[in-house]
Amino acid sequence: MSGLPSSDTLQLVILHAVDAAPITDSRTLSLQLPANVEGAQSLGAPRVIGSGADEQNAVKGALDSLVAREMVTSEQVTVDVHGLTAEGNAIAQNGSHEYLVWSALPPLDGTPLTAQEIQAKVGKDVAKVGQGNAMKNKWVTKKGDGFVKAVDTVVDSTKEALLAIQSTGAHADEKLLGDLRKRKLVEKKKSFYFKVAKGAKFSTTIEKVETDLTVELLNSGAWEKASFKKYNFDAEGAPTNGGALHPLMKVREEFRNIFFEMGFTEMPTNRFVESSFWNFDSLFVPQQHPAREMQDTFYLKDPVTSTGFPQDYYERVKTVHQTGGFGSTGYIYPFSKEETSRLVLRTHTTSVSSAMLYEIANQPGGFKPAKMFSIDRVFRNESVDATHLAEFHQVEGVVADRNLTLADLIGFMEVFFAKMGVTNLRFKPAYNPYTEPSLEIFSYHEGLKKWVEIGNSGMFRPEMLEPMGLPADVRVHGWGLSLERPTMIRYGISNIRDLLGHKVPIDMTERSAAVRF
Ligand code: FB9
Repeated sequence: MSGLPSSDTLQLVILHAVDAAPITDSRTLSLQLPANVEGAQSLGAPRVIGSGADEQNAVKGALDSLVAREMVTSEQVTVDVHGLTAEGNAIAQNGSHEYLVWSALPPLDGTPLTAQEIQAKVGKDVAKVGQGNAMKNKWVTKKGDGFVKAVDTVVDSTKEALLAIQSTGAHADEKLLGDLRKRKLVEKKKSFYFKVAKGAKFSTTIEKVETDLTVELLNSGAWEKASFKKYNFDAEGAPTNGGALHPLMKVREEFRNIFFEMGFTEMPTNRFVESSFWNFDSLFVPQQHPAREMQDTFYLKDPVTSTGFPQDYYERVKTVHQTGGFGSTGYIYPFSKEETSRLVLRTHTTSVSSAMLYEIANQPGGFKPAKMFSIDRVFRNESVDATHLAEFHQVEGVVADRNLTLADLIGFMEVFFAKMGVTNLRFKPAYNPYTEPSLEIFSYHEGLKKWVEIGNSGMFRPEMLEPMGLPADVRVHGWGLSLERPTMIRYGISNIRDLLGHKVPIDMTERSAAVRF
């Protein structure tokens, strides 16, 4: 931008130029002003402003305010121009590869130069391209096992053409331009300039306009004669781009509102790392269960283990796994303390539900009915595909009370999903190690014209609940779904990478619509 006049001075330059004749191409605008005009000195020797983007942007800025005052009218013209690439610049400076090879060779009757000698003289890249072109142009010829000049003088048309393009940005010979583009010596780019003519309120002097009705103008009465800058009601307001909730967080808020209005309390889910005890064993998931395989669960390398669980409760969990109880046979296998102590990235928030149910069972005054929910990240070492990443947000609800039945669970699901606007549910028997019976929940999605699995649920097993110390007649509903699926459906997103991950453009979040279930 160095060397460009101020916008005020550029406005005067344009007005004086238009006063002489309409401007047909602002790229040829001459930066000069009559000596008696303010700013003329700052311009220095007259020179053409040129086609550079910076220069023409400066013209645009000056024109915007002259047009706003109706002093001129302007029209922007966009054209394709050619610019030299770095290699093109080098040739424009030093000559084309073929010219450099030719000039490095001896005359026809001289001692020929071998290809290696040519490379040594002009460099590998220049020799590689130049030799071929010089031969093609019949500038050089083979002699013995080397090369000599075939002609005494040549015209480096490539260099000439590049110099012409450098100064004008164009060349009459489209084919030549095409070749030079192919040789990556020039590149086509967009350029723009302006046509300018006198406007309704044209003048060569710019009357100072007031932009604000100030106290001084009022007190001095000068406001009566002053001319005020017109309000540009089309002006874009200053972008007020504040923070924005990611669509997932918007849907999370909707779920939280549903849970709170149904009297649920939110469980603390700020611990992504859990011991296998809470994530698996307390849920009566056997230690050989495939879900605990490396390919399903992220195990920690450092620290590897922790024994952050009550020892007496541990003994009871160990017993129910090994020999059962509470009417269960158990899994009859040797329960490993080492295995249960292994730290994992939680694979579900049901690990948190388990810890919270244990607290409820052992709170002062004993068990009290509870309704709790969690919505947070869980991690599964699964192969990622269009709808699955190695982590997702699990939405989970548990209801603990005496003598709850499966019908209560089904009824509850109807009420819960209806608040999401999801009705017409179907329940399919399913299996979870920690619930029996278990149900997969389906809903017919009008838009997708198919039954969609919208969640999983079940009655937590006594082998999980009673070792915690929960009274035998206490039953606990549990159900879960993901946050990603309803969010993708609500926003019409089919690939999870368009919702989550580094490829998601930040403004997607800003542009994402509000959600109301
Ligand atoms: O979210 C799921 N589907 C879904 C949910 C809502 C939805 O909204 C539309 C507006 C109507 C659309 C779809 N699913 C659960 C079903 C499937 O997507 C499933 O393929 C993927 N599941 C995840 C696990 O993937 C390995 C979704 C995730 C899931 C599954 C089970 C639970 C939680 C999340 C659970 C549980 C549970 C069970 C019993 C007791 C406690 C917790």
